[in-house]
Amino acid sequence: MKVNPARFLSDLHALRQFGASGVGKGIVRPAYSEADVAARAWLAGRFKEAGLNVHYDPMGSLFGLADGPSILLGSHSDSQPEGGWLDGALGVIAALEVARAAKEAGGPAVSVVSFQDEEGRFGVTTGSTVWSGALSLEEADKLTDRTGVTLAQARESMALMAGDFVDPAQFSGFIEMHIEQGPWLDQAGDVVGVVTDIVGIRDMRITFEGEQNHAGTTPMHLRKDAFQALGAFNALIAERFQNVVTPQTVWTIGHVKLHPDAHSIVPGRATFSMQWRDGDANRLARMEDVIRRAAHDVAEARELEVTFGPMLGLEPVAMDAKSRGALEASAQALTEGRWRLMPSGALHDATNVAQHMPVAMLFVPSINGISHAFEEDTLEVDLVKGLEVLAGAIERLG
Ligand code: HGY
Ligand code: MN
Ligand code: MN
Repeated sequence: MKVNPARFLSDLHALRQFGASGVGKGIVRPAYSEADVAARAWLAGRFKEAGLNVHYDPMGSLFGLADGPSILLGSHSDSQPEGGWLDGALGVIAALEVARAAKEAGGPAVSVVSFQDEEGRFGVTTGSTVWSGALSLEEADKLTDRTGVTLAQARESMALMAGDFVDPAQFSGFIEMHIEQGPWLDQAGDVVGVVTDIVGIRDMRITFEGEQNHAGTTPMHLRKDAFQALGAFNALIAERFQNVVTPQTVWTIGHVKLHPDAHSIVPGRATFSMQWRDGDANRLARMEDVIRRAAHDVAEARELEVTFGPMLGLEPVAMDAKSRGALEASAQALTEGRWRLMPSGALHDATNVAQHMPVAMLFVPSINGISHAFEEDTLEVDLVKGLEVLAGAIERLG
């Protein structure tokens, strides 16, 4: 099987034009946005040209299906509100190139997927979570984005294209190529990472409800300031996590909405995202205890109300030994030893797909470890090396 690096890079750059931010190579292509739907339509055309059968499922995940049983490759083409050009896109275009190369070589049969809302506008890897059966479409439809739009409303933009869910039984396995999105390969000078495990995640919204009042006349000791409660909560969990977390554990408050969001009003309400990740499901549960107790303690001490939104999450998942072995052998043959085994601290659709079939992942380096930012990038020579390692693994798996 001979991949075509020029054709691969040209398609990768073409996909970048959809939602180009104008800052470096960055993109703004959140799930169901105009740019996302247009990018999927363009991808569908490329899949068709490659001889694949185009199919959208009810979530808007886009498949290019080979006839009969096949191996599934891919990732996602939606982005964060400010995203890089490679996060997800790389895995989809690499999959397309391997499918074309395999067809030209007379086999094996390769199908391609771009899952919808991997970046979690509505949840956590929403498209593949619904496909895996872990969340029903009916439940998912009630999820809202940061601005209150429901998934049901957003899905309407793709309703005309949607068919049924694809039967996973036709796939022998799934391999997802991705950028590392962290610093380790770049720092070590390695060109490929073969993933051992993907961490688990928990994610929910928390709201402190206090008392909205005048910022000039309300004495400090009489305030029920929702933002001050959030500040106290943030400090308290950091202190209480000390006996629970490891250096690999991470937690993030990435979104905060204050009401009514004005300079001269003591905020009466603070709604914020609380997300935490670790490779150990027990630790994730202990962190949840700390978070809920700390929020209650802060609310009680300051006379506010606290409420918790639905808890979303994915369990830690180990990669399949056989598929991982094929990636390792291919990396060993093609990188002169410049590869390593590593866990994934980012979430991926592969976690959900593992419910249905064996999965494996490979990484290429992220320059300076930057991702979920317009500055995200990878050397083209590394992108092509990763593509070749992926193709080599598919040949080995037959
Ligand atoms: O957040 C993640 O790890 C993924 O990029 N959605
Ligand atoms: Mn991604
Ligand atoms: Mn991402």
